[in-house]
Amino acid sequence: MGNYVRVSLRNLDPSTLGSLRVAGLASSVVPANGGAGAPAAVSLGTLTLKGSSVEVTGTFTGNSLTEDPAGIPWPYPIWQGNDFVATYSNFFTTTTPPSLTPPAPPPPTCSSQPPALTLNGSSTQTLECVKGGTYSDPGAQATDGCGNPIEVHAYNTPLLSYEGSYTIGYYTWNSVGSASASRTVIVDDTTAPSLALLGPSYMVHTCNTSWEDPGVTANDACSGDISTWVSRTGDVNAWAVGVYTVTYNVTDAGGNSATPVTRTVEVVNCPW
Ligand SMILES: [Ca+2]
Repeated sequence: MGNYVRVSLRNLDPSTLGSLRVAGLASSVVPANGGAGAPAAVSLGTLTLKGSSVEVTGTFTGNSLTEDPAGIPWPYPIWQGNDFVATYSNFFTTTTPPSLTPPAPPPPTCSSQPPALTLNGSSTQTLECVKGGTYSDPGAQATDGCGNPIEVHAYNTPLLSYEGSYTIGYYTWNSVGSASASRTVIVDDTTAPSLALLGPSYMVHTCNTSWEDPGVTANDACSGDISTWVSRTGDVNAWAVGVYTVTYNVTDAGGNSATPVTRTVEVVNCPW
């Protein structure tokens, strides 16, 4: 810029500049069919002298904003919203229309963006069935648009006492959107039960009286006491001298079999 312009700027009241250029901007309500629009109003907000341009901001009441006389040919841009920024590459040349743009959108705020959700740990877990066991949920983390933690709601708790496939749902939400994730927890019984003899493993039984089996107890980590599930092979003939062996077996709900246990019964002293 030359000396003349510098001197002029110093002597110009910016509000005067604004009044000058607001008259050069026209707003109208333009119908969709492009017919004659109804006049609307323009008012300026700020006027900023920049290094190579002048920026004027303001508002308008119609749906279209043009340079007046029109420097923008039909179809006029239909504006969404009623704020504008007019950038004049040469503010002092009245025949050069400004570049008209909507103002930059405000920076997103924490709550203006949908949340994000991340599972802790694996999305699939396989756990051993344990009677009375309590599931410990690794959980999930949710953050808002700025990375701040927000609440996670979890639904469904696996039951470690029962075999099965459980799905835990994790959800979070804010005013903009929601996020979810799920975890599959498989509770499996892979551990064999155990058997314990009641009474001695070697019994001497007097012939000609009924032999009562003292039985066994069976215990399983998943199902607990499963003594009633025990089966026995072999038998004792209490009316015939001999050495008999009975074997006890049990299989848990997961199909795991205990190590069998045996008992030897010697029948003696038959009167015949
Ligand atoms: Ca088991």
